[in-house]
Amino acid sequence: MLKQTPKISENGGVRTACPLNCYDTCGMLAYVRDGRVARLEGDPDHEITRGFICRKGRDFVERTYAPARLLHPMQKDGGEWKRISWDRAYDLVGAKLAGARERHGSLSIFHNYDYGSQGLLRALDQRFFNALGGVTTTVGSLCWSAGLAAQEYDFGAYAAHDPLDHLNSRAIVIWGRNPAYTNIHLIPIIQEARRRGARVALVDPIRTKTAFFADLVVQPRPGTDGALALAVAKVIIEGGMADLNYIREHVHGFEEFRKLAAEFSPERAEGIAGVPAAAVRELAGLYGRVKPATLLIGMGLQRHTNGGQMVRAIDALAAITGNIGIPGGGANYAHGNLTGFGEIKGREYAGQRRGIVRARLGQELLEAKDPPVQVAVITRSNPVAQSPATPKVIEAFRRIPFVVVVDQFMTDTAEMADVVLPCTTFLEEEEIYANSWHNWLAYGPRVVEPRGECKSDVVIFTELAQRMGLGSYFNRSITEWMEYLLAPLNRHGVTLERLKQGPMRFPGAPRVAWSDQGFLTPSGKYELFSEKARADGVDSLPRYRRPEEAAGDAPVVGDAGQVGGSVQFSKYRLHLLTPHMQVQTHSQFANLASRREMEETKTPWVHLHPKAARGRNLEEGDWAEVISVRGSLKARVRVDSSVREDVALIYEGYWLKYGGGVNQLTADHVSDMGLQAAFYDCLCEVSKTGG
Ligand SMILES: Nc1nc2c(c(=O)[nH]1)N[C@H]1C(S)=C(S)[C@@H](COP(=O)(O)OP(=O)(O)OC[C@H]3O[C@@H](n4cnc5c(=O)[nH]c(N)nc54)[C@H](O)[C@@H]3O)O[C@H]1N2
Ligand SMILES: Nc1nc2c(c(=O)[nH]1)N[C@H]1C(S)=C(S)[C@@H](COP(=O)(O)OP(=O)(O)OC[C@H]3O[C@@H](n4cnc5c(=O)[nH]c(N)nc54)[C@H](O)[C@@H]3O)O[C@H]1N2
Ligand SMILES: [Mo]
Repeated sequence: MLKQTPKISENGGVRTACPLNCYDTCGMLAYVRDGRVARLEGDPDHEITRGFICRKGRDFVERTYAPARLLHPMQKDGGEWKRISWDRAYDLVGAKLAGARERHGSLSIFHNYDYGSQGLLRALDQRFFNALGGVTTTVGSLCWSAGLAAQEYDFGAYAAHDPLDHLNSRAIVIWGRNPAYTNIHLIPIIQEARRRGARVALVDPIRTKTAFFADLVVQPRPGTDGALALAVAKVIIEGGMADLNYIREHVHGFEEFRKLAAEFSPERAEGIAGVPAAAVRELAGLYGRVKPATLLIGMGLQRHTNGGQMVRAIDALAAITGNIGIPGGGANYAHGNLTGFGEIKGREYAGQRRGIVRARLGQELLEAKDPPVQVAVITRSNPVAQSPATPKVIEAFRRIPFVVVVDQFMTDTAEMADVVLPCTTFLEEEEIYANSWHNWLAYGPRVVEPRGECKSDVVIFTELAQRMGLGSYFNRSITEWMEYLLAPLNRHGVTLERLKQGPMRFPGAPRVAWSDQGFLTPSGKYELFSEKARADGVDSLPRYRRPEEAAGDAPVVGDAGQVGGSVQFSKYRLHLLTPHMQVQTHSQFANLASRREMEETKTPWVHLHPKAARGRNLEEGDWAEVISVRGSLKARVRVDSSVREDVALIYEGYWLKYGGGVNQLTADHVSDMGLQAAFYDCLCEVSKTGG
């Protein structure tokens, strides 16, 4: 079944995989000429990549050879960057870490990491800090944790169908997800499903490029999908489209849910979500009338203060129609199939630990007193640009006496450091890559020698550990670490030798999630009503409450006692959405020459509906000031009828250094569950300004 492919493709490409934090984790072929990577292509033998990759993937050549690459360790000295040797860098960083630990305890050390690379060995940085005795580190997520928490309440765990299973679907609803930009290998699957007769709906406040592949587009006001989904549920239930047999056998809390949904007529949803009642009925019909039908739920959707319950309300649609555990069905958000690796993080070495909620990074660092943070080490992340409420993050980093950043470039975060350590790109080091969308695991070889004095994070933390007398925690080579990671999986045929031959589908990864209907919830059923949620202080039902920053619908008090929507923002009439850009992964690639020249990335653009622009006396290309209660940003105006009249859209990922930084505007709100950053719960206003 699995085609055994050689490491070198027929036309001489070296087989590797893209490290970017992305759904697709593409198989790639790297073509090397005179010791340099000349070109990157999609691996035609990879079941999901199918020979094509995005512009970012191809531009890893430009990224690797960019003149701006950090090539040597550097130290800031009187405000100026000075090159230092690795020896000096290790001595300095080691002394600061040891000193902080001695004087204030290991919790005075802060480690911030994210998924700048999805390589599994990257997690060895956490091992280092655990070996130090346990440090202050982050909890929660900037990315996806409200949705994960929602699925954990509903199903007992998160799980998704294999992407190719969507070919069996007769209806597909893409909800708060923009695969045309963020998950391009989903698009051919959707197209093929459509050719086989599936109808496709897109639910997004923005008529994104994904709308091109949809039969129906519904554009709710941001943060109101909970009400929309409940109204869809009401139409499904009252229209006889619910699967009562399935509900009887496998669903807990239907009666309570039915009563809740009954309160949400399509007309009420129209008032809250700003979509025509007829569109609510059409969406219910598109999804509810045929079977199997699938939901493709996005991470954009859940970056709201009510994001977790929005996902639960949408999951519920799959439960009441019996679209769970069958081919072509599913409430697909993410899966955790690629597990069972050897544990390398060394959690057991940490005697203590302190958590900083990622969404509130600046605030909580500023508040951390016992002990205050003395040394911060930042790996595979760019928190100054990417965390919400940038002004507070900057203030917090300014107050930390010693900051170390490991990166490939002088990012907005690296600029704030005392020492920067240069790391390799994926082309210059060995790694193993997993993901949570498709089920393919891949090995990436060292395709070329590292530039300058760059080292992989693994080498950096190994050498630093040795300097600090922690060498016994790092007594493996990179090959040995990879073997250690894969050892528990060897009996399923996952070996380093095998992976070196080419990517492999994870053995045992199901094509269909929950096919045994064996849910991991307390009741063993799918839980529309979750006691566990209530015990955690969250509504037991996916009750709708308005977003924190919204005027309109009255606050709702739920059974856990919280009140939704408490702040009034009468001055700010636009919902600011800052989702993911096509040609960058977050802040990555923004500094390359190609992006400095491209119109869409050279400066930030704020997209406004023609009416919203006209009402503010703004025209295409004008410079405007975008303001929120937290800060402001200059951006050029793009008049764009694809956004709602009450939405301002700025793609995220612009650097502060280049006049960007959308998170100067965003709030450090936390979602209702899962400690997710609610970036999109943010009101703003836009007015004309000079360039
Ligand atoms: N090109 C590119 N690809 C990427 C990334 C990237 O930066 N660039 N990042 C990767 C990462 S880390 C992630 S997490 C994924 C994210 O990928 P997606 O899941 O696609 O998430 P986003 O692009 O953040 O947002 C998707 C859509 O959600 C919509 N949305 C926002 N609020 C709401 C709402 O209240 N209701 C509804 N219905 N929709 C809403 C936005 O308008 C947006 O079009 O993409 C990955 N892929
Ligand atoms: N306003 C707004 N903000 C957002 C989002 C949004 O939708 N709106 N999305 C959020 C989401 S989903 C995410 S996932 C986060 C992403 O947040 P981050 O992960 O902080 O974002 P990146 O810009 O990808 O930064 C990764 C950094 O790691 C570096 N890097 C790459 N490979 C390696 C490596 O191997 N080792 C080391 N040491 N460094 C490496 C890169 O050069 C880059 O500077 O952003 C979040 N921020
Ligand atoms: Mo993300």
